[in-house]
Amino acid sequence: METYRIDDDIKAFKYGNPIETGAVVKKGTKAHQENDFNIKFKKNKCNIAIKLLSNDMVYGLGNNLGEINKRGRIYESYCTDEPSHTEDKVKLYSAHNFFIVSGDVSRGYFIDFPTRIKYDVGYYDKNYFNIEIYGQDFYIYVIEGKDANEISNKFLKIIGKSYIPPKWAFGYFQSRWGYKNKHEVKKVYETFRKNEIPLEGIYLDLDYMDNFKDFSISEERFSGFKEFANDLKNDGLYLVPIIDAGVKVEEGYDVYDEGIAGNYFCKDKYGKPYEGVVWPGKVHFPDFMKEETQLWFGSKYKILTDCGIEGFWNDMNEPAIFYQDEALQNAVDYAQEKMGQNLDVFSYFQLKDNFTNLANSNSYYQSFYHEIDGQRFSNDEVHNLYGYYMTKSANLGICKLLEDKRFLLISRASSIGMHRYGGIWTGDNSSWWSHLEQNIKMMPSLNMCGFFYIGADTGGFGGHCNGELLTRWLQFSVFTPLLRNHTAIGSDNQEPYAFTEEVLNNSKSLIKARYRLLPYIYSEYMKAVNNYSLMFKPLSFEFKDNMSKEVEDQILLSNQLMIAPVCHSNHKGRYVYFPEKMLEVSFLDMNMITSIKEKGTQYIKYGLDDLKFFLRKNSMIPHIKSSKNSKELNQENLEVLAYVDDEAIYDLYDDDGKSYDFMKGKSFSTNIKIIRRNDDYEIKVDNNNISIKNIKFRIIDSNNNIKIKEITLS
Ligand code: MIG
Repeated sequence: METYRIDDDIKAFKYGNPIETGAVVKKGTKAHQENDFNIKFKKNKCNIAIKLLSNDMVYGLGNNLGEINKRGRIYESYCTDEPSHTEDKVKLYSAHNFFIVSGDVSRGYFIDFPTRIKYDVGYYDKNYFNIEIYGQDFYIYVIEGKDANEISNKFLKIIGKSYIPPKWAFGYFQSRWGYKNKHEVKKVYETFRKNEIPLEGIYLDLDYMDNFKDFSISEERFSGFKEFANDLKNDGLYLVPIIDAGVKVEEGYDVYDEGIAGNYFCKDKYGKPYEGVVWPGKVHFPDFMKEETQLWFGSKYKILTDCGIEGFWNDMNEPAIFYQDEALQNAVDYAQEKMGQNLDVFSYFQLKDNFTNLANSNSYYQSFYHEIDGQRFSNDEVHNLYGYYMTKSANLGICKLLEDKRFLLISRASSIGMHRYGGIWTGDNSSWWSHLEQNIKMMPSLNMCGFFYIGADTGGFGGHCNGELLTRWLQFSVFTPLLRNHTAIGSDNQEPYAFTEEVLNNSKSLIKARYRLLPYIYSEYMKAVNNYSLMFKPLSFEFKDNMSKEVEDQILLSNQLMIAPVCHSNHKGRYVYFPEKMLEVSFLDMNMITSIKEKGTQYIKYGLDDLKFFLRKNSMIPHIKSSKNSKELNQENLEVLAYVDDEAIYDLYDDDGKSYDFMKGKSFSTNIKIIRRNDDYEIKVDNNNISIKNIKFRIIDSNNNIKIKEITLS
């Protein structure tokens, strides 16, 4: 074991000879050997036990089910294509091994290790957090700090800045698996326009490809794709095509041929390209651990960028494998052997399980290999890096292709480190009320692990959504950086106009509200990323009272808002816990009705035709008029909604939204200060954003007195 010191409060312990994952960018210097914590080494594995005190909370672990407080549950890090997010599931698509144990003393831990880790967070014994690491070569980072909030900020600093998408990526996106051809896509676009619902782009699922082949476009369904894409783009609409991890095995298909010629694919135990079966039938998996493969695969996005495409989603990169030939053969053989027999129940179960357990079997991941610096590793040994390195490859390739232009890039699988290359969507949820609630809980946990460009499939992926659920879900999603309504093939249509007139009107107003709030959401996103702070926080990160620790379905958006969505069918409102006095805002109300809420729990009415949030005292948020897309947004007349008793400050961040010039200091700031002076307010604005001409203030105090003020900027 070796000890490294990253700074005063962060140490790293190195065990054995770990694979360098690239998760951490701030490397420390070798320090005095210190006591490591209690690690028990067993054959090929090791165990760590952390004592939990009765008041300790556990935060983090990113893309996982369960509560914000992770205690009392089991989790596993082993990237998995899990299509059904039920309560018994312990792992999803990503491996986010950062967590914080927080009580009288708080400490953060990051296990930098590329394959399986199991976490029993006080499930079996509530007094112990048991961690089982499936290997003996890893780093553990230990971060000290005064509380969980401070510790997350310190962690964000050592893993480096999150990926930053263009501003248009903060618009509203429509998606569905099963928009069969360009006419259907066009129809979706036209229906949004006809109904005057803002729309930034449409995601293209597998349907656009020719036989599920990466970097191909179906001539039959999407002929003239380049023109089609450019026509839409000229109208301000972006197309975001999907790319899968597996490359179809088919001679004459350029990507396959190049992959073979360049030796870019993972190998089986005989050294031949490994064959798994996914969408296109047999596929090879690019070996993203090799730099040559990264460069090659990344350069293939050119086929799409040449058509004017600037947004992409990388799917099935756990990697998901439907089956392996041999396993299917065994299942078939067993079935044939049993044919015509009078099966007892166990043989019948065996027969059935042979087929249902074909997907993503652990044995597949042990049977194909990567090359890292000339050394061979089975996928199982580096499993959790696959989606990360695929997305890194995409990012590096697209950066070259689009030069100084920012792009949208999300991935399904990830581990920490990938946050610098792309965002994620949270995978195949269902159109269930409980999954709306799950969405809320996952957001702060993802931020803690470095992921900021995040969002769930709004309305739910699996199953049939109804208008009420879609509306309620939008009431939350309009606050998440990635706002995408997406659903599975075979499920009912889920576009805002697919339901009743009432649903159409309500969802339209909500999507418009997203555009009204876009300057605020973009500003908070950029500030969070640049300052290494959380955009979404559990209440307990700000408030130290006991109730705040137990609230799981309300979260804070930066330093201004508390969001408390309705997550139950038929409810006309909900109980909301106020950790301090706040201003209730009905943002969609014509008169923007507000009222003061005292500290404590209160029932809040929240209709389907509204967007509610709670503004913290001495704070403000900016908003503007909505438009049909981000390109058309006009900030000339900025409005500010403020709740001020004493003094409030807001720094509105902005930049060109397209290039990386902001890294060279080319950004705008509108610093607004509101100071209470008896019955009036003094306003100071320090502004270098020429697009803002006028600011209209709506300032409310703790007596709910409203003052309207307007200033013109010189
Ligand atoms: O096995 O491309 O999570 O968003 O629509 C399903 C089809 C494959 C899984 C993704 C989902 C996408 C779907 N994909």
